[in-house]
Amino acid sequence: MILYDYVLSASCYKIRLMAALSGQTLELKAVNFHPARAHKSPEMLALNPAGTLPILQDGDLILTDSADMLRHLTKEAPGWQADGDEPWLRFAADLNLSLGMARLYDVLDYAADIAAVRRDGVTQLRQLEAHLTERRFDGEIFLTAAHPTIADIACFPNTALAPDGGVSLDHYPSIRLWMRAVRSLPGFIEMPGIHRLHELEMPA
Ligand SMILES: N[C@@H](CCC(=O)N[C@@H](CS)C(=O)NCC(=O)O)C(=O)O
Repeated sequence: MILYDYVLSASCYKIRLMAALSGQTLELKAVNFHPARAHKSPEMLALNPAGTLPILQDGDLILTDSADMLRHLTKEAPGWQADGDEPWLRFAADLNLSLGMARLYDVLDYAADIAAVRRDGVTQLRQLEAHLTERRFDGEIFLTAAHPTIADIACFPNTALAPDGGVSLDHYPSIRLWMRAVRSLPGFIEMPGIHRLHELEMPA
């Protein structure tokens, strides 16, 4: 499988992270998203007319939506799926439009109604915090199951990178605990802005 990838893209990182955590190998093709805007080149538009990254190519199949890619990767890793994932995949797409856009505004100088996207991001963080707090009352840490699923992978990057878009995570203790759990998973990989935690790993 080939992933057309940009190292600073939260959406590309979702796919790299899922592959790493589920032990699948991707051939990464780096696209100069910034400053060259190579994702808008004729070659890339032939693959994805929407001009976005990531793009996942598996033989003749070309996927251009990160939720579809995560679902596709569960074919070889069925344990990474659970009932209840779908609403969170949609929620993750909304996070990309709010927190993701706030980050692109701050980091890559994208045009955005910054007050509106930050406000939407805060509303969604409150919803995520409420859900994760309910889960903690039930003794669970992950979004939809007793183990991490593609719902967690989809929502994690833009949440963890929220401070890059000027949105603080200080007010969300359940989200911070959940992020620690994700960042401590065996096989977790970093991206610039999200580092790996080791201290939750139990000694052998
Ligand atoms: N629906 C897409 C959206 C991905 C997305 O927002 N990609 C951004 C980079 S993180 C992008 O390619 N933007 C293109 C542009 O704004 O020029 C997905 O989730 O896969």
